[in-house]
Amino acid sequence: MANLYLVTMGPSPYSEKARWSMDLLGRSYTEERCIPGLHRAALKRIHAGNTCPALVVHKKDLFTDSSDILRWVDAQLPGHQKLFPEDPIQGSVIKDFCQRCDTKLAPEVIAFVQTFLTRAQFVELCSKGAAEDQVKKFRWMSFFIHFGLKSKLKLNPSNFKMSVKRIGQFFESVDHLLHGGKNYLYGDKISAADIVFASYAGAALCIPEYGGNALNFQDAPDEVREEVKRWRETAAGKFVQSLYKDWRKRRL
Ligand SMILES: N[C@@H](CCC(=O)N[C@@H](CS)C(=O)NCC(=O)O)C(=O)O
Repeated sequence: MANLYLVTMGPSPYSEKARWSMDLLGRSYTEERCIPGLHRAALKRIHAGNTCPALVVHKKDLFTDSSDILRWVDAQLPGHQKLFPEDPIQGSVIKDFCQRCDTKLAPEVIAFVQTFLTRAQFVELCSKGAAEDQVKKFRWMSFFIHFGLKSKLKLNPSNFKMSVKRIGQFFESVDHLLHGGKNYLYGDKISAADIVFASYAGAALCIPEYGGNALNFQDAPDEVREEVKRWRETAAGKFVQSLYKDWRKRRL
Protein backbone atom coordinates (compact mmCIF):
# COMPACT_ATOMS: atom_id res chain seq x y z
CA MET A 1 0.00 0.00 0.00
CA ALA A 2 1.19 3.52 -0.86
CA ASN A 3 2.30 5.86 1.93
CA LEU A 4 -0.75 7.99 1.30
CA TYR A 5 -3.74 5.92 0.27
CA LEU A 6 -7.08 7.60 -0.38
CA VAL A 7 -10.31 5.68 -0.90
CA THR A 8 -12.96 7.75 -2.67
CA MET A 9 -16.12 7.58 -4.74
CA GLY A 10 -16.11 9.32 -8.12
CA PRO A 11 -19.18 11.56 -7.80
CA SER A 12 -18.94 12.11 -4.02
CA PRO A 13 -18.53 15.79 -3.10
CA TYR A 14 -16.98 14.77 0.24
CA SER A 15 -14.40 12.78 -1.72
CA GLU A 16 -13.67 15.79 -3.92
CA LYS A 17 -12.95 17.84 -0.81
CA ALA A 18 -10.44 15.24 0.40
CA ARG A 19 -8.91 14.82 -3.07
CA TRP A 20 -8.58 18.57 -3.61
CA SER A 21 -6.89 19.08 -0.26
CA MET A 22 -4.49 16.20 -0.98
CA ASP A 23 -3.74 17.73 -4.38
CA LEU A 24 -3.02 21.10 -2.76
CA LEU A 25 -0.54 19.41 -0.43
CA GLY A 26 1.29 18.19 -3.51
CA ARG A 27 2.58 14.89 -2.13
CA SER A 28 2.11 11.86 -4.27
CA TYR A 29 -0.77 9.62 -3.17
CA THR A 30 -2.73 6.69 -4.52
CA GLU A 31 -6.46 7.06 -4.99
CA GLU A 32 -8.75 4.04 -5.12
CA ARG A 33 -11.94 5.31 -6.72
CA CYS A 34 -14.87 3.08 -5.77
CA ILE A 35 -18.37 2.63 -7.06
CA PRO A 36 -21.19 3.46 -4.61
CA GLY A 37 -22.55 0.27 -3.15
CA LEU A 38 -19.33 -1.57 -3.99
CA HIS A 39 -17.11 0.59 -1.80
CA ARG A 40 -17.39 -1.41 1.39
CA ALA A 41 -14.73 -3.99 0.47
CA ALA A 42 -12.09 -1.28 -0.08
CA LEU A 43 -13.03 0.39 3.21
CA LYS A 44 -13.00 -2.91 5.07
CA ARG A 45 -9.51 -3.64 3.77
CA ILE A 46 -8.22 -0.51 5.50
CA HIS A 47 -10.44 -1.02 8.58
CA ALA A 48 -12.43 2.14 7.86
CA GLY A 49 -16.17 2.68 8.39
CA ASN A 50 -18.89 2.70 5.77
CA THR A 51 -18.33 6.00 4.01
CA CYS A 52 -15.86 7.51 1.55
CA PRO A 53 -13.47 9.24 1.65
CA ALA A 54 -10.97 7.51 3.93
CA LEU A 55 -7.24 8.13 4.08
CA VAL A 56 -4.45 5.88 5.34
CA VAL A 57 -1.18 7.60 6.17
CA HIS A 58 2.03 5.55 6.33
CA LYS A 59 0.00 2.34 6.63
CA LYS A 60 -0.98 3.18 10.20
CA ASP A 61 -2.98 6.38 10.69
CA LEU A 62 -6.54 6.24 9.45
CA PHE A 63 -8.88 9.19 8.75
CA THR A 64 -12.45 8.29 7.95
CA ASP A 65 -14.08 11.67 7.46
CA SER A 66 -13.40 14.30 4.80
CA SER A 67 -13.09 17.03 7.46
CA ASP A 68 -10.45 15.00 9.33
CA ILE A 69 -8.56 14.51 6.06
CA LEU A 70 -8.66 18.26 5.40
CA ARG A 71 -7.40 18.88 8.95
CA TRP A 72 -4.60 16.35 8.49
CA VAL A 73 -3.55 18.12 5.27
CA ASP A 74 -3.66 21.46 7.08
CA ALA A 75 -1.42 20.10 9.84
CA GLN A 76 1.24 19.29 7.19
CA LEU A 77 1.28 22.87 5.88
CA PRO A 78 3.56 25.63 7.17
CA GLY A 79 1.96 28.50 9.13
CA HIS A 80 1.68 30.94 6.24
CA GLN A 81 -0.14 28.37 4.06
CA LYS A 82 -2.63 27.06 6.60
CA LEU A 83 -6.14 26.49 5.27
CA PHE A 84 -7.53 27.11 8.75
CA PRO A 85 -5.93 30.39 9.85
CA GLU A 86 -4.05 30.30 13.14
CA ASP A 87 -5.94 33.37 14.32
CA PRO A 88 -8.55 31.76 16.64
CA ILE A 89 -11.45 34.02 15.64
CA GLN A 90 -10.94 33.68 11.88
CA GLY A 91 -10.18 29.99 12.33
CA SER A 92 -13.45 29.37 14.12
CA VAL A 93 -15.49 31.42 11.60
CA ILE A 94 -14.04 29.27 8.81
CA LYS A 95 -14.62 26.06 10.76
CA ASP A 96 -18.29 27.01 11.28
CA PHE A 97 -18.73 27.82 7.59
CA CYS A 98 -17.20 24.46 6.61
CA GLN A 99 -19.54 22.64 8.99
CA ARG A 100 -22.48 24.46 7.47
CA CYS A 101 -21.32 23.29 4.02
CA ASP A 102 -21.07 19.70 5.34
CA THR A 103 -24.54 19.60 6.81
CA LYS A 104 -26.57 22.04 4.71
CA LEU A 105 -25.00 21.91 1.26
CA ALA A 106 -23.38 18.53 0.52
CA PRO A 107 -26.48 16.34 1.12
CA GLU A 108 -28.59 18.64 -1.07
CA VAL A 109 -25.99 18.53 -3.84
CA ILE A 110 -26.00 14.73 -3.78
CA ALA A 111 -29.79 14.68 -4.10
CA PHE A 112 -29.69 17.36 -6.82
CA VAL A 113 -27.19 15.45 -8.95
CA GLN A 114 -28.70 11.99 -8.52
CA THR A 115 -32.49 12.36 -8.52
CA PHE A 116 -33.19 12.49 -12.26
CA LEU A 117 -30.34 10.30 -13.50
CA THR A 118 -31.35 7.36 -15.62
CA ARG A 119 -29.67 4.10 -14.73
CA ALA A 120 -27.36 4.43 -17.75
CA GLN A 121 -26.32 7.94 -16.66
CA PHE A 122 -25.82 6.73 -13.09
CA VAL A 123 -23.61 3.89 -14.31
CA GLU A 124 -21.55 6.24 -16.46
CA LEU A 125 -21.14 8.78 -13.66
CA CYS A 126 -20.07 6.21 -11.09
CA SER A 127 -17.83 4.02 -13.24
CA LYS A 128 -15.23 6.53 -14.45
CA GLY A 129 -11.89 5.85 -12.80
CA ALA A 130 -13.06 2.76 -10.90
CA ALA A 131 -11.18 -0.55 -11.04
CA GLU A 132 -12.17 -2.88 -13.89
CA ASP A 133 -13.41 -5.65 -11.56
CA GLN A 134 -15.78 -3.21 -9.82
CA VAL A 135 -17.02 -1.88 -13.15
CA LYS A 136 -17.76 -5.43 -14.30
CA LYS A 137 -19.65 -6.26 -11.11
CA PHE A 138 -21.50 -2.96 -11.36
CA ARG A 139 -22.83 -3.86 -14.80
CA TRP A 140 -25.05 -6.55 -13.37
CA MET A 141 -25.66 -4.99 -9.96
CA SER A 142 -26.43 -1.44 -11.11
CA PHE A 143 -30.19 -1.94 -11.14
CA PHE A 144 -30.20 -2.84 -7.44
CA ILE A 145 -27.64 -0.20 -6.47
CA HIS A 146 -29.42 2.56 -8.39
CA PHE A 147 -32.79 1.59 -6.95
CA GLY A 148 -31.35 1.12 -3.43
CA LEU A 149 -29.68 4.54 -3.46
CA LYS A 150 -32.83 6.25 -4.67
CA SER A 151 -34.84 4.80 -1.85
CA LYS A 152 -32.11 5.25 0.82
CA LEU A 153 -31.64 8.93 -0.06
CA LYS A 154 -35.38 9.46 -0.72
CA LEU A 155 -34.68 10.82 -4.18
CA ASN A 156 -37.94 12.04 -5.68
CA PRO A 157 -39.18 15.15 -7.52
CA SER A 158 -40.56 16.87 -4.44
CA ASN A 159 -37.34 16.42 -2.45
CA PHE A 160 -35.44 17.56 -5.56
CA LYS A 161 -37.39 20.83 -5.46
CA MET A 162 -36.50 21.24 -1.82
CA SER A 163 -32.81 20.60 -2.58
CA VAL A 164 -32.89 23.19 -5.38
CA LYS A 165 -34.37 25.71 -2.96
CA ARG A 166 -31.78 24.98 -0.27
CA ILE A 167 -28.83 25.09 -2.67
CA GLY A 168 -30.16 28.38 -4.07
CA GLN A 169 -30.36 29.81 -0.54
CA PHE A 170 -26.85 28.62 0.24
CA PHE A 171 -25.56 30.28 -2.91
CA GLU A 172 -27.29 33.52 -1.90
CA SER A 173 -25.51 33.46 1.45
CA VAL A 174 -22.20 33.00 -0.40
CA ASP A 175 -23.09 35.86 -2.76
CA HIS A 176 -23.21 38.07 0.34
CA LEU A 177 -19.82 36.84 1.52
CA LEU A 178 -18.36 37.75 -1.86
CA HIS A 179 -19.90 41.21 -1.88
CA GLY A 180 -17.52 43.85 -3.24
CA GLY A 181 -15.80 41.46 -5.66
CA LYS A 182 -13.76 39.48 -3.14
CA ASN A 183 -11.42 36.78 -4.45
CA TYR A 184 -11.86 34.47 -1.45
CA LEU A 185 -14.69 33.84 0.99
CA TYR A 186 -12.72 34.84 4.09
CA GLY A 187 -9.59 36.99 4.18
CA ASP A 188 -7.25 37.63 1.29
CA LYS A 189 -5.96 34.13 0.65
CA ILE A 190 -7.38 30.70 -0.03
CA SER A 191 -8.77 28.90 3.01
CA ALA A 192 -10.61 25.72 3.90
CA ALA A 193 -13.88 27.61 3.36
CA ASP A 194 -13.12 28.10 -0.35
CA ILE A 195 -12.07 24.48 -0.86
CA VAL A 196 -15.03 22.99 0.96
CA PHE A 197 -17.65 25.20 -0.66
CA ALA A 198 -16.18 24.76 -4.15
CA SER A 199 -15.84 20.98 -3.76
CA TYR A 200 -19.54 20.64 -2.99
CA ALA A 201 -20.81 23.37 -5.30
CA GLY A 202 -18.54 22.07 -8.09
CA ALA A 203 -20.52 18.83 -8.24
CA ALA A 204 -23.81 20.74 -8.47
CA LEU A 205 -22.49 23.09 -11.15
CA CYS A 206 -21.16 20.24 -13.36
CA ILE A 207 -17.73 21.87 -13.39
CA PRO A 208 -15.49 20.33 -16.10
CA GLU A 209 -12.37 20.72 -13.89
CA TYR A 210 -14.00 18.74 -11.04
CA GLY A 211 -11.40 16.25 -9.80
CA GLY A 212 -13.84 13.35 -9.39
CA ASN A 213 -16.73 12.43 -11.65
CA ALA A 214 -19.07 15.37 -12.26
CA LEU A 215 -22.05 15.29 -14.57
CA ASN A 216 -21.36 16.55 -18.05
CA PHE A 217 -23.53 19.67 -18.36
CA GLN A 218 -24.67 18.87 -21.92
CA ASP A 219 -25.82 15.37 -20.98
CA ALA A 220 -27.32 16.28 -17.60
CA PRO A 221 -31.06 15.87 -17.07
CA ASP A 222 -33.09 18.95 -18.16
CA GLU A 223 -34.19 19.65 -14.58
CA VAL A 224 -30.52 19.87 -13.56
CA ARG A 225 -29.33 21.92 -16.54
CA GLU A 226 -31.93 24.58 -15.94
CA GLU A 227 -30.74 25.25 -12.38
CA VAL A 228 -27.04 24.94 -13.25
CA LYS A 229 -27.40 27.61 -15.92
CA ARG A 230 -28.97 29.95 -13.37
CA TRP A 231 -26.50 29.23 -10.55
CA ARG A 232 -23.47 29.58 -12.81
CA GLU A 233 -24.49 33.22 -13.35
CA THR A 234 -24.58 34.08 -9.64
CA ALA A 235 -21.58 35.56 -7.82
CA ALA A 236 -21.17 32.26 -5.93
CA GLY A 237 -21.36 30.26 -9.16
CA LYS A 238 -18.79 32.46 -10.90
CA PHE A 239 -16.55 32.23 -7.86
CA VAL A 240 -16.64 28.40 -7.95
CA GLN A 241 -15.86 28.34 -11.68
CA SER A 242 -12.90 30.67 -11.29
CA LEU A 243 -11.58 28.83 -8.21
CA TYR A 244 -11.53 25.59 -10.21
CA LYS A 245 -9.75 27.29 -13.10
CA ASP A 246 -7.16 29.00 -10.90
CA TRP A 247 -6.68 26.55 -8.08
CA ARG A 248 -7.79 23.01 -8.87
CA LYS A 249 -4.43 22.01 -10.35
CA ARG A 250 -2.29 24.18 -8.07
CA ARG A 251 -0.03 23.06 -5.24
CA LEU A 252 0.44 25.16 -2.14
N1 LIG B 1 -19.19 13.02 7.01
C1 LIG B 1 -18.64 12.15 6.00
C2 LIG B 1 -19.72 11.85 4.99
C3 LIG B 1 -19.22 10.99 3.86
C4 LIG B 1 -20.34 10.37 3.06
O1 LIG B 1 -21.53 10.40 3.42
N2 LIG B 1 -19.96 9.73 1.93
C5 LIG B 1 -20.91 9.05 1.09
C6 LIG B 1 -20.56 9.33 -0.38
S1 LIG B 1 -20.99 10.97 -0.82
C7 LIG B 1 -20.74 7.55 1.28
O2 LIG B 1 -19.65 7.04 1.31
N3 LIG B 1 -21.86 6.84 1.39
C8 LIG B 1 -21.84 5.42 1.45
C9 LIG B 1 -22.74 4.81 2.46
O3 LIG B 1 -23.41 5.56 3.20
O4 LIG B 1 -22.75 3.58 2.54
C10 LIG B 1 -17.42 12.82 5.38
O5 LIG B 1 -17.38 14.07 5.33
O6 LIG B 1 -16.48 12.12 4.99
